[in-house]
Amino acid sequence: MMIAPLMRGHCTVEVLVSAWALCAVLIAAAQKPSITVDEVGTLYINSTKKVVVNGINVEAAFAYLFEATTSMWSTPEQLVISSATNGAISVYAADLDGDGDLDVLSASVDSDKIAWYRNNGNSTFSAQIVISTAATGAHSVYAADLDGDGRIDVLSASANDGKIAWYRNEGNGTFSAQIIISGAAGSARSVYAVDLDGDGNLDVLSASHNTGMIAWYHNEGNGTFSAQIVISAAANSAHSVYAADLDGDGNVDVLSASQNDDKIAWYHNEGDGVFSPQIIISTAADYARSVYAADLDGDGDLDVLSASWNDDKIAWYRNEGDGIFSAQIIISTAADGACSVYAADLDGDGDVDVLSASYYDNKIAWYRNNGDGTFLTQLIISTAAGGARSVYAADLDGDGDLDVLSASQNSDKIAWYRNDGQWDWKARFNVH
Ligand SMILES: *[C@@H]1O[C@H](CO)[C@@H](O)[C@H](O)[C@H]1NC(C)=O
Ligand SMILES: *[C@@H]1O[C@H](CO)[C@@H](O)[C@H](O)[C@H]1NC(C)=O
Ligand SMILES: *[C@@H]1O[C@H](CO)[C@@H](O)[C@H](O)[C@H]1NC(C)=O
Ligand SMILES: *[C@@H]1O[C@H](CO)[C@@H](O)[C@H](O)[C@H]1NC(C)=O
Ligand SMILES: [Ca+2]
Repeated sequence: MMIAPLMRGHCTVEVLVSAWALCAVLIAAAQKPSITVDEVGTLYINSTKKVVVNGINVEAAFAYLFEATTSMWSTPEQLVISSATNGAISVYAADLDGDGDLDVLSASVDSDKIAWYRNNGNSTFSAQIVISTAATGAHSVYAADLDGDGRIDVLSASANDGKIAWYRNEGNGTFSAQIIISGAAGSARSVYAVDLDGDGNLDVLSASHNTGMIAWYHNEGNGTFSAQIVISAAANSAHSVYAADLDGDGNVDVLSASQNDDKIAWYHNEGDGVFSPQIIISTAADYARSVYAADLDGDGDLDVLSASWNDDKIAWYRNEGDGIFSAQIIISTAADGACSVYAADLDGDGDVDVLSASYYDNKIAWYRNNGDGTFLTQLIISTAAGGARSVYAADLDGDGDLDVLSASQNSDKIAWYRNDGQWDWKARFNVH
C-alpha cells in the first residue's frame, strides 16, 4: 500500500534512509512491462500486472474459460495395479517397505484377502503379495505403526468373522500372521487407527454393521490391545468410522456413518478416550456409507463429508466452530450408489478437493473446491471401476502431486490414475 506513492518520487524526501534503501531495491527488482517481437515473429506482451484489452482482463478471462470448459481436462488413463483382487472393496497406501515411496494395500471381500503391491519406484507395482487370507469377508484395510517400531503395520476389518486384526510389519514389508485384536466386532465394516487417549500409541476403531456399534481398542503400548470398549450402539448398521478433532480441544473425536438410520454422527472425546453419547450431525444421508473430515472452507476447523448410497449423494456439513455443524450441503447427487468419500488437494491450489467412488455407475470422480467450500460440477476420473467401492489419494509416482487409487468390487481391480498436473492452466499453456 505504501510502496506505490513512495516509488512515485517521494523516495528521497520526507522518508527515513532505511525506507529509501528499500525503495531503491524494489525499483531495481521490478520487471518492466514490455511488448516485443522476436526474430521469428512471436509477439510478447509481458505485463507485471494485468493485461487489459478493451476493458477485459485477459488472464482472468482465460482462467474462467479453463475452469468452465471441463472438456479441456482429459480423463486420466486407468492404470491397473492388480486384477487378482476378487471383490476388491478397500484400498489404501503407505510405505510398507521403508524405501520412501508409497505402496498400495487392498482388501478383497470375496477372497478374504489382505494384500499389498510394492511400489517399484518407477510408477509400476509388483504383483500381488498376500498378507493374509484369514480376514473372512474382508471389508476394510488400513495401515499404521501399532507397535512403535517405526515400521508401518497393517489392519483389517472383516465382516463374516467379526474380526478386527493386525499384521506386524517384520521389516521390508514382510508381515506376521494375523493377530486378532477382537473377534467381537460383529459384521465389521471399517477400521481406523488413531491415538484416542493421548498416550502416544495408536488405538484402533471399528464400525460394526449388524450391532450398530462404534467401538475402540486401547493400544497398551506394544501392539497389545485392550478388550473392546463400546463408544455407541446407536449407529444402526454402521458402515464407516473416522476420527478427527472436531471441536479443537486437542482430543481426537470419533465420527460414524450408518446406513439404516441415514446418520452421520460424532462422539465427543472428553479426554482419555471417554466419549459423549452420539451427537447427530445429519439424518439426511440416505443409506450413509462413508464419512470423512477435512477443512473444506479454509476457516481452520474440520468439516465433515458423507457419501450416501440411496440418494447418490456426496455432501458436507460445515463446522461452525466447537463441533456445531450446519445442515447438509450437497456437493453432488451424480454418484450413483455413492459409497466412499475422501478429501485431498488434487489440483495443488492449496484447498482441499473431494473424491468419490460410486458403485452403480462404476465411477471415480472429484469435485474441485473453489477455496470456500463451494465446488465445481463433478469431474469424472474414470467409469471403468466396475462396482467402485473405495477411493484414496496418494502421490504414487513421487512427482509431488496426489494421484488417485480405486478398489472396484465387480471388476476385481485395484487401479490408479496419474495426476499429470493438467489442472494448473498456466503451467499447461506456458510456452517456456
Ligand atoms: C517476456 O517474458 C518471457 C517469459 O515469459 C521472457 O522469456 C522474456 O525474456 C520476456 N521479455 C522481455 C522483453 O522482458
Ligand atoms: C521398474 O522397476 C522394476 C523393478 O526394479 C523393473 O523390473 C521394471 O522393468 C521397471 N519398469 C520400467 C518401465 O522402468
Ligand atoms: C526387500 O525385499 C525386496 C524384495 O524381496 C528386495 O528386493 C530388497 O532387496 C529388500 N530390501 C531390503 C533392504 O532388505
Ligand atoms: C505389552 O505391554 C503390556 C502392558 O504393558 C504387557 O502386559 C505385555 O507383556 C507386553 N507385551 C510384550 C510382547 O511386550
Ligand atoms: Ca510396526
